[in-house]
Amino acid sequence: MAKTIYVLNGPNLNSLGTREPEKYGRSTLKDVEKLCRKTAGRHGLAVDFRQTAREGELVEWFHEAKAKKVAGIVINPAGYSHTSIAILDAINAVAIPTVEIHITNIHQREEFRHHSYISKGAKAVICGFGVAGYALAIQGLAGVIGAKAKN
Ligand code: CA2
Repeated sequence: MAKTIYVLNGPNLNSLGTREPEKYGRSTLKDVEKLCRKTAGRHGLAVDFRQTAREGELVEWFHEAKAKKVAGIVINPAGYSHTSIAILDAINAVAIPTVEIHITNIHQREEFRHHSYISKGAKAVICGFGVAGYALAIQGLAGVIGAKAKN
């Protein structure tokens, strides 16, 4: 059976493509989901793609991932990146390879976005490539979890 990865999205990412296109681009979250499925499919991986505004729900999804033997996680924690010790603790608790992705280059933005609590627990961090970063994160994760590319 195909390995599954979770692609988790935090607060306000449901607005992708509808506001602030100069910052976040014109792709919607539905477009990002399609991109993730296409990229994961090339590596024989199945995707469970989710978005929530709730920190606790993100934490619960990590524990659910552990219970369901999910192979890897890509997360854009959005605003929680800069505040959430609870999500960092969840990453460390479940020990599932996790890649953090940001659409924008958070280091070019306001000072308060330069630090991410999540990065300490992440296997890798991608930022600044726009939504293409999701595909890069999945490719990288596929290598880490030993998924074979299909040509
Ligand atoms: O660059 C990223 O992906 C961020 O995670 C996006 C977060 C921000 O708080 C992080 O610092 C960096 C914001 C997500 C809000 O998404 C919107 C998308 C379109 C319009 C409005 C908000």
